[in-house]
Amino acid sequence: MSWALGIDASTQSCSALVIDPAEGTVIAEASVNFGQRLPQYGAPNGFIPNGCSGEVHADPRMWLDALDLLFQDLTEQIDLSRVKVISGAGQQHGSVYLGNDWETVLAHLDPGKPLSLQIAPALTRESSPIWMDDSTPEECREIAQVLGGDKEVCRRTGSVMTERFTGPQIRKFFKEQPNAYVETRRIHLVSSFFCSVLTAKDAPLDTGDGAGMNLLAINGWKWDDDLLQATAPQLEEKLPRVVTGDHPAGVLGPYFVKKFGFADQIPVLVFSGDNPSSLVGAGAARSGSPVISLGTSDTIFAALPEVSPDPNGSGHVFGNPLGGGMSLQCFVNGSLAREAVRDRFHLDWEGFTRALQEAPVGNNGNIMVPFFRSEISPRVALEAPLLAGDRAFVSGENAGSWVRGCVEGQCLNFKTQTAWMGLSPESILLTGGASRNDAIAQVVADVFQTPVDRLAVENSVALGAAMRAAAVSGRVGINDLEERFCRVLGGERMDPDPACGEIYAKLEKDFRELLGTVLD
Ligand code: XUL
Repeated sequence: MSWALGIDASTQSCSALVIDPAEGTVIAEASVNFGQRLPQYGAPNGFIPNGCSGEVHADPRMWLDALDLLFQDLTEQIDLSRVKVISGAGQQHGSVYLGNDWETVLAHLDPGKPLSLQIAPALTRESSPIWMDDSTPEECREIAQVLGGDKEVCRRTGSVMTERFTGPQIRKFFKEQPNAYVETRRIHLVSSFFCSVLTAKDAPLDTGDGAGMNLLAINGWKWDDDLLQATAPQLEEKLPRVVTGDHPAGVLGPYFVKKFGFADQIPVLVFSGDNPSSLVGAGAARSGSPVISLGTSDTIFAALPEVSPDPNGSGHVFGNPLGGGMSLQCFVNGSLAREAVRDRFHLDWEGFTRALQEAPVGNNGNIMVPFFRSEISPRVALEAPLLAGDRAFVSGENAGSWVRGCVEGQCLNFKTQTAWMGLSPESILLTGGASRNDAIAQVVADVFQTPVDRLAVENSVALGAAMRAAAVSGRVGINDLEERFCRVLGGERMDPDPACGEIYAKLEKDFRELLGTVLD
């Protein structure tokens, strides 16, 4: 049997999943946590702590050491010669800067020495800015100004200028270290950096990760000349090629064949970003079912029926690895808001759930815009929730009405803010910590008037990468792969109560009005 290997190069760890596509089974899983396994890099959470003015960087040598350890761990579990195809995904937006000898170094990797030691001399920037870095508001303003404003940038690239995106990060590097910028021959994303190392040659980017740079035109998935020029000189020649997600990047390099016992000449598919890969791993890359991930912040992503940007500029459009586009919308006030309400009334999660269930659907018309800190969907600077309703609610005396107000407010905001995606889903896929909470899942189903399923897979990023790899190898189609691997929790579907439809339609109108009072 032939296996497919998916790699997830994420913020805190580098993980792998090996699947047997024909049998529908997981053969092996491994994960190298940077903080635990590589403490010498002083990055307990995967990034260098205490960066100045919002800078968040990581050491690319740490990522390379983790890749060596990851394969070492896998060899202790399985015979890697049975892997027949590989792909992967990286944390989005992070960038790696390489000089003239980059390709020579890749072509001569010696399996007797660690990757980090051999590749380090090719780096022209010691550390890599990652997605948590928000140190570039000035560069964002400068680039947007040249283009005629954020609306235009969003129309072209699918996102307004965004601090963590790679373009403004490149501009900052160019301004602060002009000589090192000139010495840089190639700027890779985390995904294409890993893919290059695996294939021992300079790898392309896919449209999924490429669109997270504020440099790629979503109309045609080509570099935008005006944005390139506004960002930094001679930038196009420093960027990799952009290809669609079904594009082969090369074959696995001899370093890995000799060191870890992989077979010769196995194909490596172009890598993608972690969110696009997760779309595939969730089984949502073709269905149009949005995935709602309830985490510290909440995220919604979906395959887009049409590649067009959010007119309000708060959502993002990336390439979908299976073709077309996908959306990504982040909500800062996710668990952060749910926890703020829980703590205000000294509840535990059980008490929070009971309070939610005991308060009536529609919360007697009491509405909360549950922003306890500045929100990005929509962009609004608030430090406390907006409230409209009866006196007891507004003065915050009653736990039930606040808990329900918070959860209903979050779901109404999800619905309002994702209308631009133009979805008409048959179901919603819920994942993340709070997704197992039936009471919360029921509110999602009732507000959207759509059945809600809970995703059974947890490592959807690595799974998505392995599935993409398996699909291009041609032996098992994506339909079968989705059926075999993208399961939802059986018997746990939450169906919407049609009686709630009208209540929430009215509440949504009132919610929009209340929110409108703080929008420009
Ligand atoms: C998306 C984003 C994060 C990273 C890291 O825009 O910044 O989700 O991809 O996971």
